Amino acid sequence: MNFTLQGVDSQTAARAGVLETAHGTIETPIYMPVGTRASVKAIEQRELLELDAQIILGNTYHLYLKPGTAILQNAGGLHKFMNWPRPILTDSGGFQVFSLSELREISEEGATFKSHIDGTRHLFSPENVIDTQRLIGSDIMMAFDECPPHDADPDYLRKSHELTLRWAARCQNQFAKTSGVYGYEQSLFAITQGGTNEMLRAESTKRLVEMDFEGYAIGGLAVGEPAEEMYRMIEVSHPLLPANKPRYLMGVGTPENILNAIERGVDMFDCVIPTREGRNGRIYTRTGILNLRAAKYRDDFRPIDEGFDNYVCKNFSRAYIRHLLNVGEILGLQLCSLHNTSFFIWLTKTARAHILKGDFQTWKAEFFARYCHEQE
Ligand code: PRF
Repeated sequence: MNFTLQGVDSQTAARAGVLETAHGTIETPIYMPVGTRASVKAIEQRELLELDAQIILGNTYHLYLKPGTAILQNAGGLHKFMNWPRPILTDSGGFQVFSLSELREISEEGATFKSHIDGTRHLFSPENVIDTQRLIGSDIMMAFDECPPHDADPDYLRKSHELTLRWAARCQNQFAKTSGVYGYEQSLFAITQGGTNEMLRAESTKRLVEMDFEGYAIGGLAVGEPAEEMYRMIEVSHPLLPANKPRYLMGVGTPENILNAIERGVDMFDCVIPTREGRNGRIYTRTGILNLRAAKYRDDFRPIDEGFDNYVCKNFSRAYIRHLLNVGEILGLQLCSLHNTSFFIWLTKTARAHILKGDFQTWKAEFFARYCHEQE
């Protein structure tokens, strides 16, 4: 993997870069659609290519449980299984073990849990999570971490962050001992923890940077803390992270969160908002969020976002999509997911263009002047 910075904003920490992987190039800042179970919900691979999604996410936890590693290996890896030719990043599963499974027990060895699907018991360790991501064939693999709740007490937070450091070292070791199953290069990113405690966040970042990973994720944020605290932690991380490596803010976020984090030097984002909220008829536009289920759109024949250059806005009216949602037609969920995903991809792509042009801050201010008008 190769990361090159093409431009750094003169007024903020915003950066524009290019990340080269075995499955193609990713231009940062980037929003990465989430394809947890080998599918970006309600969006076809063909459509993702049309939206110019340059990378998608998969989830080790879900893919390990279903279809399971044997099927993925027989398929020749996740790219072939789902026919996705471009880069894939996989989350390591730690976060999902803690948020989805039952009966979690954390020990030095790893995390034991019961599957949320059938109750069977499993152990995730730093070593087997790396092995699984090797089999999945992800271009970017994530280290196994523990993401503590935002209200964890200081003692727990310290112990948990120290465990994450030891797990990161074991992941790195296992990564070095294994090589790509399918004959191409894979990369491993570390995940910093430490909650919203400045000292712990700084320590976590410094120790992981000393270990020299190919990229760094800022984890443990957007778990219920106020957005200002999250921004403060990105600011703490910024000077400690190497400028020449990509930075990924996991599970973030709203358009506000994304642009504020880009301004603070973050390059990569993933979030289920576009698809999850899309399926509920919450639609993102340049003038704010629109709840398409509302009766007032019954005979509103304008596009979702007038003049926005995407397939949904160019072809369908608010009234039509509202009707589809109203009667429970699958197409309604598809069009809403497609539009929102297209909007988030547009957002980071446009931010990137303005970083390179040198007027990121002006553009961001103009964007929010329009966006803040809530349409609901
Ligand atoms: N760790 C991992 N995945 C994650 C997170 C984390 O801290 C978060 C936190 N926002 C989202 N996804 N492994």
